[in-house]
Amino acid sequence: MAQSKGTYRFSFGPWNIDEGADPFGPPVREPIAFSKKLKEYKTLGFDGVQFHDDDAVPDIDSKSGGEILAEAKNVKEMLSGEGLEAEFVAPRLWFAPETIDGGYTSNDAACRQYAIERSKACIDIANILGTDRIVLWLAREGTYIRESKDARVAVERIRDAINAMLAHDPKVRILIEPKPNEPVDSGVIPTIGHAIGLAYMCNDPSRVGGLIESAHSILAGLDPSDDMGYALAHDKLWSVHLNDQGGLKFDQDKSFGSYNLRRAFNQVRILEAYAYGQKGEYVGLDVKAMRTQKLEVSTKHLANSRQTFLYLLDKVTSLDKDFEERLINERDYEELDRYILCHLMGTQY
Ligand code: XUL
Ligand code: MN
Repeated sequence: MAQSKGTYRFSFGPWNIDEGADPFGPPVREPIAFSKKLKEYKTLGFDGVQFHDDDAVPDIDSKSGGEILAEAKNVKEMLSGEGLEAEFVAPRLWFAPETIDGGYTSNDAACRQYAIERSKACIDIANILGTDRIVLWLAREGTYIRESKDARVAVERIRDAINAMLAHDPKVRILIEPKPNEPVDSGVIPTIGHAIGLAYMCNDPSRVGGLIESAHSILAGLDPSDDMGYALAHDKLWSVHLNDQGGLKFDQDKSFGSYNLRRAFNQVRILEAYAYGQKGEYVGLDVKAMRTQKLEVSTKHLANSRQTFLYLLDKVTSLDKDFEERLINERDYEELDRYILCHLMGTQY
């Protein structure tokens, strides 16, 4: 049954409003305070906030357990004040000196322990913010040269770390966000297939699922909507990071649909077909403002991406399903292709 536009809830993270620095140049926009960013959410049409642990508690490594929890409580109050919800918290395991060689898969036992302790603190923060969802983007769990790590041991170490998180909190759910490369040359968990395989290796597979980011699937040479279908078939599509990407280059986090509208259409189509969102899942948008945007127009990418999703939802729900089915039954895929293109272009079919 078609969902109405109003049934989808959207989220993004504070890092999606940024100062425009890239590896080749410094910031070009003034920073916007976290409290000011929170005020933007509703105006832009968003209800959910995605966090890294240190988005909620800055300088987390220099703070005591008590300080971390007190600061998380303040953030929860700020959220409530704005009528917002925390969607997930993700441990940022790629900044600290302990994570230079990865977190859970570091070759240094003390560094691996750091990663696990920090992940537990992240779960405690999530509890205070009122979400049971922890996202693991396994940034540096991989290699720059293959011989530096044992590919089997690396998987087992990530499994052990997830098991430690599952044991830390009986209600927590882990959402693995796969990515094939960047910052590492080769990630240990490059695709959603790998992530779901890993979920089944854990002590409670029912609490381990996935978050699919469009750009990450494309970087793996895969189609994001097919990846979503795979996760849906396992009941493990628990969040998405919609954006766009122009082929095999750096992770661009372009506005949703900006590069390939048909590919975006197919993502909305499969989410709509399987009632994504009806179990509380958010439509997350991991999009980045272009460096060329001036400060006063540096949040347009968020509102635009959400709007594109809703326009494409119109395209999905207004497809002539009987006609589509007839063409499929007749195996006239050439005509189906034509019909979809005309529908997307809004031209007379
Ligand atoms: C990295 C990425 C991150 C995660 C959150 O490519 O997508 O923003 O989504 O840690
Ligand atoms: Mn992401």
